[in-house]
Amino acid sequence: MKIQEVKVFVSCPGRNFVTVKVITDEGVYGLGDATLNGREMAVVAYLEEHIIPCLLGRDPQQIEDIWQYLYKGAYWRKGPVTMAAIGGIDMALWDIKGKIAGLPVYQLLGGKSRESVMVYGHANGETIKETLDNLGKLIDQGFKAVRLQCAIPGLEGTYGTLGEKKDYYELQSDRPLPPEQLWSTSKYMNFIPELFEQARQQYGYAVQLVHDVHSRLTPIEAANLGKLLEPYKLLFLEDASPADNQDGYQIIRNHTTTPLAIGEVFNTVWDAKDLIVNQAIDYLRIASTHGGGITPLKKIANFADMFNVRMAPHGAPDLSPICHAAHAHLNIWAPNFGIQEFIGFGTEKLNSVFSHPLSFDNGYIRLQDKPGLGVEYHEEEAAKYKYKRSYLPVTRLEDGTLWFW
Ligand code: KDG
Ligand code: MG
Repeated sequence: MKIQEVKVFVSCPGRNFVTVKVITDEGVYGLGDATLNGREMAVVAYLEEHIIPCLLGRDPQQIEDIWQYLYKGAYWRKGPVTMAAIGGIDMALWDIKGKIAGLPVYQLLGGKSRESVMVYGHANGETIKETLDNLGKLIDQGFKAVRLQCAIPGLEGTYGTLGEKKDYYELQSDRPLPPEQLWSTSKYMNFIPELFEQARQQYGYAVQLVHDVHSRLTPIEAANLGKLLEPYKLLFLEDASPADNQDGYQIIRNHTTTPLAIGEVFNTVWDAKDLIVNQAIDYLRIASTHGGGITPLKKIANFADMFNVRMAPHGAPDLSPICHAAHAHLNIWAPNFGIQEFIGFGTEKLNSVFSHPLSFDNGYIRLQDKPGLGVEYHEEEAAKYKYKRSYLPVTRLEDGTLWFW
């Protein structure tokens, strides 16, 4: 069997997605997600100019060798553009292998460790009341875990709130230049414990709660927040601080027992190696698309397991249903699976472009048994939705200093 052709599609059924289709000379094909929010066309160029010519004629079944060839063989290793491109190809190759074997990908990984995948939803709001009303709605739908984000009084358009568009940034496709938002650490720190105080008063401790700081605190500030939130027993605090310097997490760890999660911007195990070995985190959020595919994610999961770190893959709507399906297969298999972020199955438009094997059932995702990843990409529908340049926002402190979004 040989790789005959590799197609790259960019479609915007609500937001931009980069989809890879690896086609073999025997007619079997595989699909992968190579979407990198706000940098989509860089991945397309990397694939078309630098990867695809090297793949033609290769045996698609040699997944490990192709992965090593694209990673080690490139000399320029790592980075989000490279790893999203490799991730898209790698997923497509696992899809092909599953189709050839007539087995779902989780069977190729080693089989099931569980029947379904526990998820956490998102409750956002402009006020504590609105956020907690949304929490109540998710609990009614069966969610066992929910992330709470709320606008910070005195700041406009804070991350995690709905803003003027009243939907998620990740689902928006009309930001041809990055919008700017303001941030104040002190306003945030003085407010956020009250959100969790009221959540616990109103809903008790049966529901698991999560909060995403989006990398906006220094390690010692994050340590302080972790301590303030301890009474509310979070499942985890996400991206409490950037981990470009992995040692910084020791500062947070030394001061608080609030569990920590990080990893949605990680691309390789090297972004997390010290965090894992030093047991400075509890959940690793690296996504299959941005971490180079299923091949490295399996290894990272096994490595993390040795240090009691559980997998909690990024699940925002800027990952395509192909990546969400890849996560479902990994999550069903991984002995150290923790929880999956899940914000719903998207709009009618999105579902006209992708059909997937996932369903939501009382707080869990179920995966239908289909060969490969189980996703279909409807090219004619996809062609109706042209790429639109769109950025995530940029954040500044109130004095104008550029900050982490
Ligand atoms: O592209 C970035 C978004 O996916 C990110 O802002 C979402 O933080 C996020 C999350 O936890 O889903
Ligand atoms: Mg996040």
